[in-house]
Amino acid sequence: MNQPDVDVVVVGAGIAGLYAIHRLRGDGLTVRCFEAGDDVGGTWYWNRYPGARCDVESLDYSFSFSPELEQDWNWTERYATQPEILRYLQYVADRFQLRSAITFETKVEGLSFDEASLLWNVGTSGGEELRARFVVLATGPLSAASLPFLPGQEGFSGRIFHTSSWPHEPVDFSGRRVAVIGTGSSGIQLIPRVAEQAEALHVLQRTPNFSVPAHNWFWKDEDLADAKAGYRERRKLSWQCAAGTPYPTTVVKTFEVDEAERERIYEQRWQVGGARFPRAFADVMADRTANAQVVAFVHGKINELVTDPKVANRLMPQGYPLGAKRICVDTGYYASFNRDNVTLVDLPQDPIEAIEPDGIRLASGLVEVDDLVFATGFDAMTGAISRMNIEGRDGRQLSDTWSAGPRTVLGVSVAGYPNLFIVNGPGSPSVLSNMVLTSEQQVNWIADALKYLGEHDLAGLEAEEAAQEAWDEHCSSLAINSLMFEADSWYVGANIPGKPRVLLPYVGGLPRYMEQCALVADAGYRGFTSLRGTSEAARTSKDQDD
Ligand code: NA7
Repeated sequence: MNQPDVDVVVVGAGIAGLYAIHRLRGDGLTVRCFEAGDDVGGTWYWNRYPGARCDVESLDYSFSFSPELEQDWNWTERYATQPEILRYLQYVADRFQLRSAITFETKVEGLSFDEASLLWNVGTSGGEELRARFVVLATGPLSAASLPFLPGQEGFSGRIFHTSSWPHEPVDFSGRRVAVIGTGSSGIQLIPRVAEQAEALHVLQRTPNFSVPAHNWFWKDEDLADAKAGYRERRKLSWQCAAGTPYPTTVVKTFEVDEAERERIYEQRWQVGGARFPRAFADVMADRTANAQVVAFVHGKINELVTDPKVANRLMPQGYPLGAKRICVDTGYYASFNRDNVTLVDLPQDPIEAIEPDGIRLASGLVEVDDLVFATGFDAMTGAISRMNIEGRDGRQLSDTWSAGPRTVLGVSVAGYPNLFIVNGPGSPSVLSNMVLTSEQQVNWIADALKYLGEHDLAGLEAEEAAQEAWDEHCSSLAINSLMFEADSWYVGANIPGKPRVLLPYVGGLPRYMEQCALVADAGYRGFTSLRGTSEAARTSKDQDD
């Protein structure tokens, strides 16, 4: 009974899960991966709404572990579309023969730690029960959808969609009257595409967001070849940058230049486009007055782009700093509101009272629609993990352990849950950085830790409470001056009723985070207790096979 069936169970076959299978198998461990979808891809499998696209440039939002892969794959656009990223991940799964480790259409429904054997009991939706020495949660920080259920919704006679679980077959909005609820990144990408098709589109906005144009383009063969020839330098720069992309952070502060120069820099950034825009000056996320300057610039842009000044005014974010909610990157979002078939509904002024069979009852009256699209976001960073039934030592549930907010060491490990590792967990850079690189870095850290255990004849690692406190303090000390607390965003859990208000990602940037990870590892996993196990538990199923 004390023998493991497998060394590692990986939960999720998105970017992090795929790399975990590759790396851990390469280290000689046996791996089983369970994936809810019927294919690989994670986020890029589920979020297949029209317009879905990554806001990190394609050349950077790709695996760095294989220089051959980097050279063999040809991205077609500056910012890759969802279908292209999905094709890439399918290609990676095939090229590195990862599919044999994955059981598709199967969720891990229960994980419980057996203190006697030091093994994790893993229960799946397919009815399988297995024992694993280690568990790697690669469940994704933006995978647990937030699906508001509006009064009367069950009686709606039309179609209902959510951006995060979009149908696999194309959805035609031609001749339809559509309502989109939500104007975050997903809504802002989707709205221009639906506007092109629908007879009428009603955009229901609760809070306006800041959006910067993508200025997307198609790669020319020779430019792509040049860029790929410089891949090693590009990666080197990315690992040195807080955001995990090859663009050095500026050190110049907003008021160190005069007004004309400031405007020139904002304009230049706007013309380059993309999520780098807030990094125009070093103090944008730390100084309210500096932030107000860039807010005024974007307000001016919205005014230029939207012809009706009243609509422009309602689209301008007010009362929170730019960057405190994730900046959106769009193609034609603001111009959509110049179309005759698009109407902006300002929900704070005109709230939803109920959903009726024929449409949405607003305070101002009934808006008849055929289709309802929810682009309402996610229970970010902790949702997917808290919704799983994870039982650690003494029967404690992870959802209870985190009820006042998540506590981790390095975002990777939680006291009381030995040998359970999280990739892109709360307290790690994850969503504030290039998630492909953060996934690789954290999986490598975890894999190195498992190697260390093997070399030292140990059965496990368990985060210590004191180290968790110290990591929490370190994260808080970095966050203390951040303007991120000043918006009701998913970064701080404010989009989910009752969720504790905690800044979830690590704001210190990727290089500093990597330094902290290295310090822990180099000191023999300082802050972790080493577990000495039974000989049965330490023996892997691979050993048994040999
Ligand atoms: P976001 O960014 O959380 O956006 C969700 C949007 O939905 C946002 O505008 C919300 O308004 C709105 N929302 C949520 N619930 C409601 C209800 N009940 N009524 C009206 N409006 C609502 O999610 P996305 O999917 O767009 O993007 C998530 C991340 O994925 C993105 O940042 C990228 O990293 C990729 P609110 O602002 O809360 O007032």
